[in-house]
Amino acid sequence: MSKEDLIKQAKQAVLDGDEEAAEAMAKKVISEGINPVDIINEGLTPAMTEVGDGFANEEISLPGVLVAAEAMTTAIEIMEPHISSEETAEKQGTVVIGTIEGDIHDIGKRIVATMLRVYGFEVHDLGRDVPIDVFVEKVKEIKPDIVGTSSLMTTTMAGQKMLEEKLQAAGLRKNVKTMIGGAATTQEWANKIGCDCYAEDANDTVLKAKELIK
Ligand code: B12
Repeated sequence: MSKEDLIKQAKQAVLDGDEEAAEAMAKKVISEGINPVDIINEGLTPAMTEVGDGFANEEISLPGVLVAAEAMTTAIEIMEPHISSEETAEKQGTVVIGTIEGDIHDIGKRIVATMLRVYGFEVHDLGRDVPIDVFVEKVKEIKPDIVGTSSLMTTTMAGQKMLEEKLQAAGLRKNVKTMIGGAATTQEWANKIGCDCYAEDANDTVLKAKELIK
């Protein structure tokens, strides 16, 4: 089966919220030796964006979003262990990443974490709905080069500002770069809260993370 066919199947599985189809597609990607990153970038992610737009336009219900998200997560979980590091990737820096407190969206953050690993970063993924103090403690403990937070909701963005303040208060901010992402965030928001960097998607994150640790 060609890569194009599998990209189509990946899109359809997410749009239909069909977990079984997503699983079959992901297994096929592995057995055919196709690069899972292409399937994520060209199939799963655009389909999830379409679902998000449908939800915003009230064409798709919340349960519809949920099954789409489950199909996407299933496919990513199967493919993730088969995403190989770039042969040439030199060891880059260390990144602590997580979705901010109050926010359970983790699909995008997970893709970002995977891509950073592929390009040589050591990534500590704290998961989702992560309390601000847990980020601060982790920064204290492992002294990463970058701490990245994801926020998909306008109600949770404030946590990113709080993290800046708490890192500052703990005397940790000068030794760590901060990065934000997720649908609720923008470059303006990063500027406003004094965050070092905003990235739009996983590729942008890798490029900017490399810049940040230079
Ligand atoms: C899937 C989804 C869900 C799934 C989440 C499943 C999961 N495990 O993540 C479910 C169904 C559970 C869900 C629940 C809810 N959702 Co929802 N959800 C979405 C949806 C449709 C897609 C998000 C997604 O996965 N996109 C695909 C990924 C690949 O993209 P991404 O997350 O943006 O990530 C990319 C970039 O942003 C960036 N990035 C992401 N993180 C990071 C981090 C760093 C450090 C960097 C540098 C970059 C980066 O790189 C990623 C890869 O390219 C969005 C719509 C949207 N436009 O985003 C709504 C959306 C985020 N949800 C929304 C809402 C309101 C909710 C609920 C409150 C609904 C409810 N009434 O219960 C709950 C949230 C409960 C909570 N406390 O968190 C709203 C938020 C509105 C707002 N402005 O605040 C949105 C925008 C929908 C809408 N238009 O109203 N949701």
